[in-house]
Amino acid sequence: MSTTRFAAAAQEGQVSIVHLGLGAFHRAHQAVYLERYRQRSGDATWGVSSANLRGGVALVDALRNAGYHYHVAEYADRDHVTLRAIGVIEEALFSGRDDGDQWGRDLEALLVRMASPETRLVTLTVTEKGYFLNPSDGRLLRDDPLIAHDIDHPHSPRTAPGILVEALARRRAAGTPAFTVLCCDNMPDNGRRTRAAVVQLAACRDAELAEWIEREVAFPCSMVDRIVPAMTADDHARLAELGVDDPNAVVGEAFSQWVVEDDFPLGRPAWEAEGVEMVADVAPFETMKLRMLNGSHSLLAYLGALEGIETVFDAVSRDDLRDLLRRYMLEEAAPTLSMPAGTDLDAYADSLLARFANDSLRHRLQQIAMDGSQKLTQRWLHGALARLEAGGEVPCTALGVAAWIRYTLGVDLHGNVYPVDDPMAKTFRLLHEAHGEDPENLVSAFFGLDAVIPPALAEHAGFVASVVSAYRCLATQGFDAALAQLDAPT
Ligand code: NAI
Ligand code: CS2
Repeated sequence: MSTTRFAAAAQEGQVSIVHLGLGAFHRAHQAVYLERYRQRSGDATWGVSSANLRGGVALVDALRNAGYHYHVAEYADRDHVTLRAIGVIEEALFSGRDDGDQWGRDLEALLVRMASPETRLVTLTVTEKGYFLNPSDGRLLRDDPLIAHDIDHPHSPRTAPGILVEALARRRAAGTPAFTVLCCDNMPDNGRRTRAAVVQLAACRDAELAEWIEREVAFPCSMVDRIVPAMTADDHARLAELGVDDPNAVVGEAFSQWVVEDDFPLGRPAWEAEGVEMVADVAPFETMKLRMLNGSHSLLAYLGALEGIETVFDAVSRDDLRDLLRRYMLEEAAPTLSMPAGTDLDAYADSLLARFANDSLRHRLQQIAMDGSQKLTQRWLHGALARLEAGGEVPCTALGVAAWIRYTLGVDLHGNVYPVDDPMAKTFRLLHEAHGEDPENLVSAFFGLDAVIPPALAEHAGFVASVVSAYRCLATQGFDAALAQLDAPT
């Protein structure tokens, strides 16, 4: 085993960044760039205060008990790992609901921190559902109970948009310039969508505040990329063999990318030397990654989980699934992308297949399968519509959609039951109960979910027919037959 180790920077830092969503990705991606920046530059003024708004109080307290230091293991493969100690998180806060059903333990401390003139940047990884937007048209979900709460109780918010609005309102009232908001979640136009959520919510409270936010707050877009699976007991055991006994540790791949729109009125770390790519337009990179990497992940997740396959590595170890991914990426996703000159999408597809084949990561398909209703619009459906409108065909995507619909039943093709983790899980269950035996009616019922399926795609008779036939094949003949029917003459 080849192990490279990096200690944390010695300096005590000053907090200028507040992060919402103290999950694994934040700790293994953004925090690593900031740690490396502090190491190289000696500039300790970009320390982070990280908060969890949903679950994870134990993590917040464990980080506090560990003096906010934790480890990241970056695996190139099973035999090559870089171990980093991270010290840029200077504070951890919890504003979610605790086991006693109490909300907002550290909410006031979080809002005070965000309203402080020292805070210049707020970053987020709260998952796609944490913005409470309709995935297909970007409207704020005002009926959602948590958004409704934040509309009725704007000074004690429970959602990320609510916390941003209250903090910005306090800055405006105090005459403090607005902080910059940098979304680091896998959403298309993620900066603009975050702005939309915040401005729509602010408009429910005070039209002038909404206008001020529109005018004064920068919401740069970013493309974020590093595969960081949820930690397992095996991962902790592997780290223990390397002498790392750290409950807050995270494991990820060695590859890392961050492409960021350069719009930071209150300044930002000079992190280009750490590999952060500052660009004028992130959209081509974001769309490429969402459709090719994340689109492939979701294809593996639903098809693989139905066949009882556990991890991405296990799935791409199969020729049939690896061939399916290559076909999907090069024949359905790549033709819909307009990339800067010199971008080689074949090479990008090869690099993704190599990353998926990283034998050191146990990236569970069930983790990726989570929140399909929040992910598939940008990963598959916008691209499929563009491909069909250009006269192309999308058989792999149609098979993917059929597998997703079948997956939402909560039983795999071998009768094994699993939980469906999705904000729309109840809706899916009701649709299966109502139409489960009739693929045609079931598929058309799912296509009625315009929060997920763009109406123009739901009206595309050819696409609907290919999803129905793929669904019928999966349900009646199984996995291999469904893959084989991809090549069947239509
Ligand atoms: P995680 O499960 O470790 O953490 C999820 C975080 O989101 C937690 O802090 C949780 O409290 C918070 N959260 C969940 N639902 C929320 C809600 N409704 N409102 C507010 N906060 C909420 O997951 P991880 O790995 O940190 O991923 C988080 C996000 O990061 C992903 O959804 C994705 O957008 C982005 N990402 C993840 C990558 C990965 O490989 N893990 C890579 C690239 C992006
Ligand atoms: C994955 C992503 O869980 C998922 O949906 O597709 O988290 C993926 O690992 C990252 O986007 C890779 O950068």
